[in-house]
Amino acid sequence: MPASHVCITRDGRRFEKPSSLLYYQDGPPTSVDIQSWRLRLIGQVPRPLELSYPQLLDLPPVTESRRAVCICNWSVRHEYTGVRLAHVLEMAGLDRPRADALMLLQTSIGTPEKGQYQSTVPLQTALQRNAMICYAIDGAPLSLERGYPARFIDFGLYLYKCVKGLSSLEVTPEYRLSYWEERAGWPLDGTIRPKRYWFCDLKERRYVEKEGEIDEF
Ligand SMILES: Nc1nc2c(c(=O)[nH]1)N[C@H]1C(S)=C(S)[C@@H](COP(=O)(O)O)O[C@H]1N2
Ligand SMILES: [Mo]
Repeated sequence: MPASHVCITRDGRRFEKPSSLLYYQDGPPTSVDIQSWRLRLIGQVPRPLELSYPQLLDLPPVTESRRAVCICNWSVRHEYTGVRLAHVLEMAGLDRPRADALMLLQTSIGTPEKGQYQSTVPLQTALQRNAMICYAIDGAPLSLERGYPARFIDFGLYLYKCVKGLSSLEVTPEYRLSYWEERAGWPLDGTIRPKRYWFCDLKERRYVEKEGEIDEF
């Protein structure tokens, strides 16, 4: 298993980040049949949705430079392209006051050997923080290791709360513990904490004083 992964930014800077395989509990699927793959938005929504990959790519895109953080104290800034969570919820007919009281259960495609990975996050904070369903990083489609075809990211939460290789998003009233929360005791509320982090892209350690999304550098 490679310990790190070389990234090249759109402006040609190179840096290394920890390998995704170190943190892929279910394992990246060996392949994804993109013709039959669907992102399903189900549960407590008026109009459940099934989006094919071309349909997902056809929705109004957003591209944003934002910072993601692993609970193992490293962080990386990338340019993430995807669709706003708010947009797909709106398509499914879920209005904001109702959404604010509900949760989002994300489930991965997974592998036959290791099963699926899940995480539940509150919709209210995810929407406040402009969470996205991301399908490209630094202008390139996601690799299998990084979550192809699509991954959910709430940038105010540690990445263990954000599922790669998505198969479904379920709107539910239930705030439920998942794999790492149960096994390792990681908090159910995975809000990023003030702490010293290793910033892969900056190649330095820095102390972060504010809780939630890191936006000061
Ligand atoms: N399906 C799935 N998604 C997942 C995980 C996982 O094990 N399975 N691990 C999470 C954790 S702990 C991290 S740090 C990030 C790693 O994302 P990266 O590939 O962009 O580094 O994926 C997150 N999403
Ligand atoms: Mo992580």
